[in-house]
Amino acid sequence: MNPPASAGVDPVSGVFAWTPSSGQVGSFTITARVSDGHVAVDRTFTVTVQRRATTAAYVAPVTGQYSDPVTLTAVLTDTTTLGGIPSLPMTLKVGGVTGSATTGAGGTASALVWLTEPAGAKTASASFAGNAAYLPSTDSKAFTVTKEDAVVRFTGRSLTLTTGTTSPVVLTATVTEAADGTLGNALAGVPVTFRNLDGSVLCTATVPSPVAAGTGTASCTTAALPLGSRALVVTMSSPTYVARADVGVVVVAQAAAGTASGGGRVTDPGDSSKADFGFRAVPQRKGAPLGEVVQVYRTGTTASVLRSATLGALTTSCSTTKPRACTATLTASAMTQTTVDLTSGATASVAGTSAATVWATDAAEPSTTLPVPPDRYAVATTGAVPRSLGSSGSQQLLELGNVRIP
Ligand SMILES: [Ca+2]
Ligand SMILES: [Ca+2]
Repeated sequence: MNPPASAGVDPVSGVFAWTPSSGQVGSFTITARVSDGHVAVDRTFTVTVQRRATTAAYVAPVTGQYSDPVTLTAVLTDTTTLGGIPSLPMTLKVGGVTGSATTGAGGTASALVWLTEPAGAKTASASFAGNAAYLPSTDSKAFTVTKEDAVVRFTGRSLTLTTGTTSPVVLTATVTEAADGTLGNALAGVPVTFRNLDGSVLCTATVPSPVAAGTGTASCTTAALPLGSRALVVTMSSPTYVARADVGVVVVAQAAAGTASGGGRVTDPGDSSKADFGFRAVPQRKGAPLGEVVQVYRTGTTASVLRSATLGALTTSCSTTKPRACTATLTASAMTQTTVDLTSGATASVAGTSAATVWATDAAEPSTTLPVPPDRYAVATTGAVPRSLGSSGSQQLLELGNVRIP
């Protein structure tokens, strides 16, 4: 006999037995000799010791957001015994992002990786490269990288004053990615589009580089816009971020004596939604003032834009004490309604009309000598859209924009 280590013949039963160890993978030629003391007979045979088959299984997850961490998990089992194999290295991947892990008790391996590739369909995989005792194995599953959440906010300019009859308007929007603790790095260059409600483009901007703390401000200048008040829709498109549309209002006005104009954003004291507005009223020698009232209300993921160019009365008055504050009350009727689906940016006209009363206060800022509160605004609408934001005596502070009552 020339048995490999641990192989041998049982002296009682005469059975040849061998359980090869992991170091004994390969071919062994074994010769067995039977002898009665006088004559010996040899039999030679070959034993091939193979590596054990393994089964790698990618377990989870199968989706994650761009820029976010995911813990990839897999299990490595012995194909014959179905038992997990501990202490072996595995490679876990999503697309081109790779993590390494060592299997623990039960054969489970997990690796934390960051989804740094743009959103799209990927392949997640788990593989074991094999070793002296075990054959390699691999497994894969479809994996979807979804876009990271972001927020686009119109940030002005709400009121542009001119002495002429047209003016270009500088439009800005801030784009902020989700503050989930893991910022991506693809916000720079993201295009932001400012559109009229009819879909025509006012201007297109991109988020400039570098982007700090996940927030960037995109800005562009429109062609010369006529005097007036208009709502606009701001959207962004990106292979890595997704954001709802935002709605803002811009006003181009002349700050002549007797006029009142304003544009900006306040918070609805009732439901804390953001409400953008714009108005412009120019008194006429005969009849009602010329101008517009635009009011945006938000409900969930829908914005309702009410607009009228049919004004009623405009009254203005100013305080005699300093800082000098002026207030205006303005009514409008025959307001039409356009809804904006903030998820898609799509607009739709809605039947029915509303009437509005607007109250606004120009706090006469900026003042270099006196502390001046921001301008204030309130509105109440009736008819098709009955809703209010504050009242004459309880106007909301502007978070954005300006009221001008010369
Ligand atoms: Ca996220
Ligand atoms: Ca993130």
